[in-house]
Amino acid sequence: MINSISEKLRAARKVVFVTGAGISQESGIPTFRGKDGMWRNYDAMKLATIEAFYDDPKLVWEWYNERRHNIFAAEPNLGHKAIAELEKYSEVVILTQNIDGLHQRAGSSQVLELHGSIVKIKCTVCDFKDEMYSEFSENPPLCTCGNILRPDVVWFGEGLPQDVWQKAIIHANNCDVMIIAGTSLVVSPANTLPIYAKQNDATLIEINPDNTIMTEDMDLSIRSTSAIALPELVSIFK
Ligand code: BV8
Ligand code: ZN
Repeated sequence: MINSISEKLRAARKVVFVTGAGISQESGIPTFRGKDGMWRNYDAMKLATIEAFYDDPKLVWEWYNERRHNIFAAEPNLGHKAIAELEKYSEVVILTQNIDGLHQRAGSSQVLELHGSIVKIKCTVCDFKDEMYSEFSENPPLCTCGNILRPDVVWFGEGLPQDVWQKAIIHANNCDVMIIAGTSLVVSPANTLPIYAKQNDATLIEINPDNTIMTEDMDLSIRSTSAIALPELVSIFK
C-alpha cells in the first residue's frame, strides 16, 4: 500500500463506499454483466425494465422470486463484514446499487439503497407500498385497488428515488475517502458519485478484479476481489 494513502485512510473521519453487484458475488449472488448476466437466456439488463414487466409480468416476477430465494439463502461475505467493522474507526456511509440487503445484514448502519430493495413491493398505480420477506406468490399479486404489484426497485429508464439520490450526492461531496468496490461503473447516475468525491479532493480507491472505466482516475486501484481486499484495507484503519 502506498504510504501516503495509508496515512490518508488512518486520518479519514468519513469513508463513503460505492458498491455494486461484485461485492455480493462471493456470497454466491450473480452479477449483472459478464457470464453471470443471463437468466434462462434472458439478459438481466433487459429484464430489469418496466417494458419487460408489462410485456410479461409473470416472467419478471419469477426472476425476482428466484433472486429473492438466492438472496435470502445467501450470507454476507468477508467484504460486507469488513465494511461493517470499519464503523468502529470512522464514520461510514454505503451508497449501494445492490438490492440484496447484505450490507445491512452484515451490520452496517448507514446504507443508502440507490436502486431499491428486493424486499420492497409497490402498486403499479396507487401509492401502496409494503415489504415482503416470504417468497412471492407465483403470479404478480394484486393490490387492494385491483392493479398488479411490482418489485419496488429502480428499473432501467426509471429515476432514482429523489430523496435517496440527493443524500447520496451530499455524502459523495463530503467524504475524505471513497472506496468503490464491486461495480463496473457502467450504470448512471450511480457512476457519477466518484466524480463528485474527486471534485472534493477525496482519496479514491477501487477494488475490482478487472479494470473499470474510472480506473485511471483512482488514487489506488486494487486488482482483487472485495472479500480479500476489504479486510486488508480495513486492517489499516486499526
Ligand atoms: C436513469 C435494480 C433517468 C434492479 C439496477 C441508453 C439507453 C437507455 C438508458 C441509458 C442509456 N445510457 C444510459 C442510460 C441510463 C441507464 C444506464 O446507466 N444504462 C447503462 C446500462 C448504460 N440508467 C438508468 O436507467 C437509471 N435511471 O438514468 O433514469 C431518469 C431520470 C429521471 C426520470 C426518469 C428517468 C436507473 C439505473 C438503475 C437500474 N437498476 N438495479 C435490479 O437489481 O433488479 S442496475 C443493476 O446494475 C444493479 O443494481 C447493479 O448493481 C447495477 C450496476 O451494475 P454493477 O453493480 O456495476 O454490476 P456489474 O455486473 O455491471 O459489474 C460487477 C462488477 O463487479 C464488475 O466490474 C466485476 O469485475 C466486479 N466483480 C466481480 N466479482 C467481484 C467483483 N468485484 C469485487 N469482488 C468480486 N468478487
Ligand atoms: Zn394499488
